[in-house]
Amino acid sequence: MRVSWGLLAFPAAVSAIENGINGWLRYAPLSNDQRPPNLRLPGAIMALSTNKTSPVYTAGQELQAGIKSILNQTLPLYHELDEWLGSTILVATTGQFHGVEPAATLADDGYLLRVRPGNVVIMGQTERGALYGAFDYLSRIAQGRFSDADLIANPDAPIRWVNQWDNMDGSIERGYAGASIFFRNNTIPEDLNRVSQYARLLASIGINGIVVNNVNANANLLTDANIDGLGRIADAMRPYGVQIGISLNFASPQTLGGLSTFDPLDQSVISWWVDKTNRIYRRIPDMAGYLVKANSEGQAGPLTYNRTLADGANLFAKAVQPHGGIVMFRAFVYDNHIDPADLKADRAKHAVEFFKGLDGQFLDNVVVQIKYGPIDFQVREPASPLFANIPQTNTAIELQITQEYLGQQSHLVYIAPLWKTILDFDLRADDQPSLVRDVVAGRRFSNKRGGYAGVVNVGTNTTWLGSHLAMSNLYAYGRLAWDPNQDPQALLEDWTRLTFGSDPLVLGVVTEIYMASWPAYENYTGNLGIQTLTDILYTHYGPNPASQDNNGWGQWTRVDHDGIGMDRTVSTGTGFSGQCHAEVAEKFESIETTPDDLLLWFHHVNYTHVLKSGKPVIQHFYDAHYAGAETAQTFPITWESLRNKIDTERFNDVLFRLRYQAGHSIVWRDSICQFYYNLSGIPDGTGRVGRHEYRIEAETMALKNYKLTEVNPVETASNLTAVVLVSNHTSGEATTKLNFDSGKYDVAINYFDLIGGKAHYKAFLNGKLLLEWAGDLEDKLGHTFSTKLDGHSATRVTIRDVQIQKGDVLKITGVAEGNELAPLDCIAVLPQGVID
Ligand code: GCW
Repeated sequence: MRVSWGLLAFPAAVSAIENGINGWLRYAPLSNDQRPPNLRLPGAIMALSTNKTSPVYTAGQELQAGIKSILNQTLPLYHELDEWLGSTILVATTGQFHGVEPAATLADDGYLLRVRPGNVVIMGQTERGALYGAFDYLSRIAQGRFSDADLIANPDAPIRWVNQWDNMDGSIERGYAGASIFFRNNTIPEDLNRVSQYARLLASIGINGIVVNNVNANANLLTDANIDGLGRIADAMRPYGVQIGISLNFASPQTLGGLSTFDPLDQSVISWWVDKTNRIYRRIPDMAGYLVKANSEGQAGPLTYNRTLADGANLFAKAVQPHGGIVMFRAFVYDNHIDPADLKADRAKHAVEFFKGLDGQFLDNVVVQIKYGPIDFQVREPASPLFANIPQTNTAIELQITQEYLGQQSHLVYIAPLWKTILDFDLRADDQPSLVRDVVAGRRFSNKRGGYAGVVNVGTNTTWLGSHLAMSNLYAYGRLAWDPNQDPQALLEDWTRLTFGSDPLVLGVVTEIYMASWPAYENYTGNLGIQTLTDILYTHYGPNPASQDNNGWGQWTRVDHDGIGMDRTVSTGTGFSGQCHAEVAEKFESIETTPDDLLLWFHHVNYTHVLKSGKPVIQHFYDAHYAGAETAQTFPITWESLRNKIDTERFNDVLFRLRYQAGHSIVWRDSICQFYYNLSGIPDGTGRVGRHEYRIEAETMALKNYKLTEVNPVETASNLTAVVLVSNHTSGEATTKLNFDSGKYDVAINYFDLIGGKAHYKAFLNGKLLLEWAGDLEDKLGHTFSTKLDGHSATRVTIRDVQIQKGDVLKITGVAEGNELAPLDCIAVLPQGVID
């Protein structure tokens, strides 16, 4: 008899400290009032596999540990039918066990879940389907949902992958949560415990594949030693049904193989790839396939040899075909040296220009992986028209969980509502309903494969993504990839119950903040379809609208003294709208029928152009930036109502981040408003922009050892100026008398927190210490901002409820450290409830 008792392959279900390591799989104990009085659990778990690498086996262990943790009941776990005759939670595949339900209704990876008092049946069409069913059942229990169930759940699309942009040196491109869990010092580490834990999280949301290395790929991944390392990664993930894939560097035959060419039609190149592929599959027989970024942002590709992108994709497709593998070929092919003086040039057009003519030429195990919008993961874009321009080609949508352009996990942005606008976008191919989600599921154009790729970039940080809150995006991504019909708010509620518990107050607060987060972020970073107005030449984080234009990257806004927006119409602009099918093209061609939230994406208008709302564009800009920042101010305050409702670690960590976000949203608001005010010369109708009656600028304070300094972009400093210490071996002071009426105030201090040093600050009121802090956000937020004084490093700290008498003296002292010269921008003395 093979019975296992509580042998856990994964971390203790509820860690003593809520450090985030278990994500939404915490399995927190349910209180007595959350358990039904007549709860009748089955007497045992029967997971019909004795193979320890089988997801069915894993499901049994997961159920045993989960039930123990949530309900404090230890159910014996059996693996063979004749071992137990009593009531069970049965986990099996349809192939292993017949007689419960006609198997025909289950699709690949689908499952049946039947819950009755005393008996539970979980049947997967595949082994991992069974594991998905087990996770579904556990999720119900963890959320206190014990009702009977009888359901069949099938995934909407076969490809539900994540992509990691991990480099072999252990760094992660656009990663905000520490170093790689897959690579260290150009090799694959021995200890892959975190990799298994990640696979567990992924499996619980239905993810079945992961590409483990950056699309900007390193050819050295393909050495024999590294292939073996990849094999160990695959071994670590296999018990969870997550298959691995790898990104390839197109030039590998030359750079690694020593061939004179990487021409995809050259016989030596073909043989090189076939040989490599066979070696990889010898070590990893179930490898999912390859991901290829070619001829994009400096990466090598077939165009070098005047071969087509299809030639390039098919080269790999033929190599993996005998092994059942697939090739995800990225559509993110564009020229990043386009001429901004050319009014017809438009990066948004490139994907269709490159791929449309190739429709029908890709082998059937190639899937073209298309970013959701035509530019690049912006806060608002129309759906890429490419989805409806290559009907004979398998497609997948690429979404970004890592918040590259969305606040880099230092701002809370719940992205599922944005993804939903794209997935529900109707491309109207041949005037027929053509929702993006139906295209990528293969339904709309009868394609065999297709689905989802989400760029995740988890790191070694125990919260995985660098922030507890950001995990909602990974959770929602998996659930949407499984079923894109789901409501983002309902997904959020599931995540919240699993992550923070079922207290209605917690649920209400989290829902309120989250559902407001994307609209707020769009408002304070770039609304009306102008894109995230960030620094596109540097780190894609803080405000820098000027960086968008006059360079080859093509994320242009075409801003000038009179107006703003990219004219993408056929009649007078770049012609992009003509890449859409007729009904969509017609809608975007005309200003009248273009929705306001995409207006500037499609049209160039004067600042005085009146929107459908009745407001001129420029006034809308000002108002939206103010409204967005105002909403962000409410986040920490609303969150504070959860004190004592959530464990201290996570409560404080989240509070710190939301306060940071509130401060940085003011930086965004002011920089953007000031920039467009300077350009247009049109004042804010309500007089807010540039007027800060509660602020005292550092440059006007009495300064000791401080000097004026420039900030770039200039508008990221209040009053366009900041001060820094005269050298990096010194300390200094900025002092001012407060001529405000006596009363209670919040005192906010705007400063800059740079990479390369941790300056120390103290704020005193009449010589009494109010607050002491360091320029160490890089540690606290786990995010490196900038080496300079700019919109990335600009930040604010607020001291609440300070009793001030008219004439009091406020002094800030700064001590330099490294390159950080204790920069100061301004202070704001805010009466209760006032936002400066
Ligand atoms: O958005 C850009 C990112 C790059 C990324 C590229 C891509 C991996 O800034 O960091 O490179 O897209 O998607 O290939």
